[in-house]
Amino acid sequence: MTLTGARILWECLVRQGVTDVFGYPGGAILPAYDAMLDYPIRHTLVRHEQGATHMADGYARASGRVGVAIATSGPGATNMVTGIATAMLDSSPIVCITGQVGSRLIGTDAFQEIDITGITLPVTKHNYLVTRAEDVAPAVREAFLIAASGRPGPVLIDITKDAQQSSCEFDWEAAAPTRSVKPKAPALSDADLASAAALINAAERPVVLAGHGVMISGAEAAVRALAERAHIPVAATLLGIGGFPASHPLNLGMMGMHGEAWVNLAIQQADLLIACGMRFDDRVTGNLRTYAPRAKKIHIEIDPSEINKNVPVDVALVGDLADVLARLQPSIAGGDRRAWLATIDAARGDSAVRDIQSLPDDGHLYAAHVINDLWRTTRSQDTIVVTDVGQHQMWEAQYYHHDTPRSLITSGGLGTMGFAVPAAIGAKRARPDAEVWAVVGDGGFQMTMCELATAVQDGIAIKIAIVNNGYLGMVRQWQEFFYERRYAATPLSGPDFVKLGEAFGIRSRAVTVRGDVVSAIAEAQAHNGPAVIDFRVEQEDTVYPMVPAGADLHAMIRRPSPNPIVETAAD
Ligand SMILES: Cc1cc2nc3c(=O)[nH]c(=O)nc-3n(C[C@H](O)[C@H](O)[C@H](O)COP(=O)(O)OP(=O)(O)OC[C@H]3O[C@@H](n4cnc5c(N)ncnc54)[C@H](O)[C@@H]3O)c2cc1C
Ligand SMILES: Cc1ncc(C[n+]2csc(CCOP(=O)(O)OP(=O)(O)O)c2C)c(N)n1
Ligand SMILES: [Mg+2]
Repeated sequence: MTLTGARILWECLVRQGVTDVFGYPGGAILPAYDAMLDYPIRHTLVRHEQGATHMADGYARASGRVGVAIATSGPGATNMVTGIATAMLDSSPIVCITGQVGSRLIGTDAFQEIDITGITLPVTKHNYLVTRAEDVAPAVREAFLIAASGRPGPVLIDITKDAQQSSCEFDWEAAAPTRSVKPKAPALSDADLASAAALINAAERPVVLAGHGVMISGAEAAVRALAERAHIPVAATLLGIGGFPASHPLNLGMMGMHGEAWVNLAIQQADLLIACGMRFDDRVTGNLRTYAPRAKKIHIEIDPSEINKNVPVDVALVGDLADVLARLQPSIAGGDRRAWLATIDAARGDSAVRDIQSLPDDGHLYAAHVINDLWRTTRSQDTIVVTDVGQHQMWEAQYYHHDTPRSLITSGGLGTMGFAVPAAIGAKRARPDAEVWAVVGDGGFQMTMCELATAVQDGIAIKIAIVNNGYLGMVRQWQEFFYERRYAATPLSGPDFVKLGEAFGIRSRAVTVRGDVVSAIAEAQAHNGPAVIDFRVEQEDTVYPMVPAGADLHAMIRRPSPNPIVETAAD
């Protein structure tokens, strides 16, 4: 059948299973928007194209499906760059479609012409400039394959206006991808599997490092089977949280810069690390020269370029985590590692006395309490928490105990402030039956709060907990520790968030004392629509523990004990 390039685009998206796109129109993408009306696709009109990319990303992370964002050329396309980079750094599968000026105008500095394939080359897994209607279908089909396969990531398709307007024969079958998109990796050898099994079976102090790849692979059950069979404790990266149940007796918690002290100490004492779908980020390892000095290392990873990138490993098993673990499993012996687990438990006990949760209510509202109460109030149902970036993000990782995969969505690698509200909207679109909470700082909220209008216009009932400390808190914390408390440009004012929410037509309230936290959350839950809670928390509170950037993983700054709160309280 003969169709315009614009119609071919939607024909392909529908056949790819796409039901939702997030976008913002403009001249160069207008033919595609016009054609969209004839297809069974729900379009969410965003307020800024960065929001569209974070929504697509949140949609992808909540569901495992590819998220789709669409924008016009020039400023529409450049507004997408931060969201594309965010998805790239966290291996999230999104496809971004941009309009481009007519093919004959390319290179003339035409109105709203920008070389978006050039700009996004380093932050996409792949990108396309499509100048003919004939090339639309092959590009879309290959883009979805590339975005979702192997190590997932963002793909951009830039389509000129004339390619959208002109017509050609549409043949779905003929547009099937022809080239392989797999990285060239050595085949997994039986010898490597045997070496890995021998290391695991001989280890006395092993730790599994569970990363984002656990969820991308769908290897949650396989990791659990390995841990339970061999009695190995499991630590998570920030993006690995939820891949192994927090309530499991073998769960340790988060590793790294703001990881739990006992987790980092266990890694430093371990004789074997089994890294599963994680990339040894510098926030995870601290000083590489002193990282896990006694441990042999096994790295199970789909992207060969991650092997030996930061941490030299003894055995590399390149492949999909679930597949590799399935092949490894028969060679794993049952283990009794009670002595090792007891050592870790002793360190955990030492941390508990410093834990802010153990302290009596002194009348102050601490972010950690808010997060922990949010967990207690929402734990029994299907809940997704989407965080922004900063102190609140770390407290969420520490005090919200995730038992299920894809229940925490957060920007880890790029650390993009402004992520939470739009990504929460995308997550809610993907999983409408889940309760979706955005946990966001007062700084990050002010970066993308325009998307409140999106939630209202489209009736997307996200719940927003603003952790309002009047500071760019995480940066203030660095100034507190490393810049002699010289708070350059970190005290932050904002609007009255309750009035702001109400101006958008959103049910909003403020909370200033701990006693009101649970009732405010319950009220937001009961409300059939979006809700905002402005938690006015302690202003100069600090995330502990903290491994200073580049320091040894065991050299953590710990919460002062035994009188921790006085140290951080504003008065
Ligand atoms: C303020 C702030 C503080 C932070 N502090 C910490 C901290 O204390 N601790 C911490 O852990 N992080 C922290 N982070 C996050 C950190 O920067 C990294 O984003 C995070 O550690 C990366 O986790 P990851 O390696 O599991 O996930 P990713 O970066 O997403 O990497 C996933 C890995 O899995 C691989 N993979 C994908 N699919 C598969 C598959 N099917 N099979 C096998 N492998 C696969 C990928 O190739 C990739 O190597 C912080 C971030 C911010 C913004
Ligand atoms: C877009 C962007 N700009 C700057 C930063 C640097 N940064 C990291 S955390 C942070 C402070 C965040 O403040 P807020 O949103 O209020 O959260 P809090 O740390 O107070 O919980 C800043 C400025 C960033 N991560 N992203
Ligand atoms: Mg703040």
